[in-house]
Amino acid sequence: MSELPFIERAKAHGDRIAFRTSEQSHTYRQLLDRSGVIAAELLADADDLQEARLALLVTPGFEYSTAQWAIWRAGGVVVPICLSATESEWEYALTDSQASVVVADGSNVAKIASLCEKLALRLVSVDSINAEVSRSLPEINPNRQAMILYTSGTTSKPKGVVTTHAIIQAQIESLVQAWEWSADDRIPMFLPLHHIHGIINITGCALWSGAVVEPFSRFDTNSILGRVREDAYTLFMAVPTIYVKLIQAIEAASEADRTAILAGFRKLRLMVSGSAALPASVHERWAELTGQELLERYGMTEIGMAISNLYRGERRPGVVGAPLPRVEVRLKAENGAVVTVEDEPGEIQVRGPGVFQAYWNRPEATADCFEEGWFRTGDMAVLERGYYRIMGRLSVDIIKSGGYKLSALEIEAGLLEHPQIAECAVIGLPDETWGEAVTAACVVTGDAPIDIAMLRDWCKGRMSAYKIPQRLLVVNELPRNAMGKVTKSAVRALFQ
Ligand code: MLC
Ligand code: AMP
Repeated sequence: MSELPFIERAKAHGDRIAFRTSEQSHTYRQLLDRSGVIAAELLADADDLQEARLALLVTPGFEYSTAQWAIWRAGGVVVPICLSATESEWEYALTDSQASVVVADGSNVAKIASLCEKLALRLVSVDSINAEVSRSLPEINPNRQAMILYTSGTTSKPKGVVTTHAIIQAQIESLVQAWEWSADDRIPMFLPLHHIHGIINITGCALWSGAVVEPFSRFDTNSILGRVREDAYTLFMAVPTIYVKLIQAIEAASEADRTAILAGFRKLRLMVSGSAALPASVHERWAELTGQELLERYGMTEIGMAISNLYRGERRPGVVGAPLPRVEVRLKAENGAVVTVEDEPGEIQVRGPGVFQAYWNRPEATADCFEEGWFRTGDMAVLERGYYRIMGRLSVDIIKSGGYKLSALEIEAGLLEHPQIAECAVIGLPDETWGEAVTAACVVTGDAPIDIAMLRDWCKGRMSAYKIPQRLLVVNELPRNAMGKVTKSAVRALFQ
């Protein structure tokens, strides 16, 4: 029987370490064995889960990957959900994806139990699967659906991005080739595992290559710096906010600590930044401190990684580089023509085997985002001396904060549930640490005062922490154009 390539590769990696924490290590063989046991439990009496959607609410690390592999090996589609989301955000992802099962671990089981009961979903606790049943698993065609990732965009509610096993493999192989991943690599994993950066670029590439992943439940500066000074890693991948936070921590450290930390960073073979624009000043400060030239790359949930500075070659501050292996990129000018010269801006459009299949259950949205077979990213760029420079986004309603993509419209809909908010407009304002800070202009009713602290307090539990506005301006009316539509550029001007 032919197995999916990642399983065949894991067999070859055998007794190598796949996951290492301060408490324990797990090999590739254990990953295979354990995922087989969980797959058997998930299948119960069925032969094949036939692309049923199974939501994954599991802590990053060995447990997460065994559950992910188990769902794949049983023929299901993985829907990773955000560990720190609110109950209504979970409910949205579960109902929109039409998930039938939630796979959870540890304290996550209790956290989601009542929602599973309400939605009549099967809740599987991976911790309580002990049976060593051995049974045959279905043969999975690589063109079958494998994963749905929820991503915010120009619609109020997030959309599910569907990829197949073959698409995921193409995304991984492109990066493994470009950045020369090998079984000797060791990488920390501290990003959330419901987004492509952590799932594909870090964990996916590492497990494909037979490398070691060191998982952390969240980004904690001191733990990471402690391991860097012990030379624990060869590779490091993060969003720009994390590099800003690391610079702040290094600058605040004692002379002795700083020397040890910087020596650790200097020994890494590659450090990558992506998911949001890396300011050239951060690139330059990082190089000054550590001697490491950060490699900036550009990607998106729908396409995997598309453009990257070179591993062996120029890494130019402020630009994202050239197309990755097997990725085709073109720029489409505002007048509809394909840009053929340098220094002329256009929308980035992408084609290749790593591009997603469809938005889950949204044929119109899927058709709208393709043009002649090219995916329209909504990001503007210009080609300068062979490298692309990102110039911004076509939509003002997309905010990138801390590497998370947020929909201004979704946050506005949330704020409008506040009893005192009659109207509001949400924008992203430039912010040194977060890239953009979520900012709201609101028209309020009643005489009771409302300030940012009160608003933030009200938002807690109603939306994920990173969506909660950082700044608030109470206005008598929102600026509108002649058609009566709120003009976000005028809202932006209110804050200057
Ligand atoms: C959190 N806080 C924020 C915030 N997020 N404040 C402003 N803006 C934000 N975006 C606040 C919290 O409310 C809290 O405040 C304090 O900061 C600490 O919160 P935290 O959650 O502990 O923050 P921290 O752990 O420091 O998180 C920062 C981070 C995290 C950068 C580690 O945001 C993160 O993991 N981002 C990565 C997301 C990601 O993986 N994106 C990739 C998407 S895929 P208080 O007051 O309570 O102390 C993609 C495609 C591609 O983009 O190309 O890769
Ligand atoms: P997401 O939808 O969460 O996958 O985020 C994808 C978006 O992140 C892209 O459309 C870009 O707007 C942004 N992005 C990713 N990498 C970069 C980068 N290096 N520079 C600027 N923007 C980036």
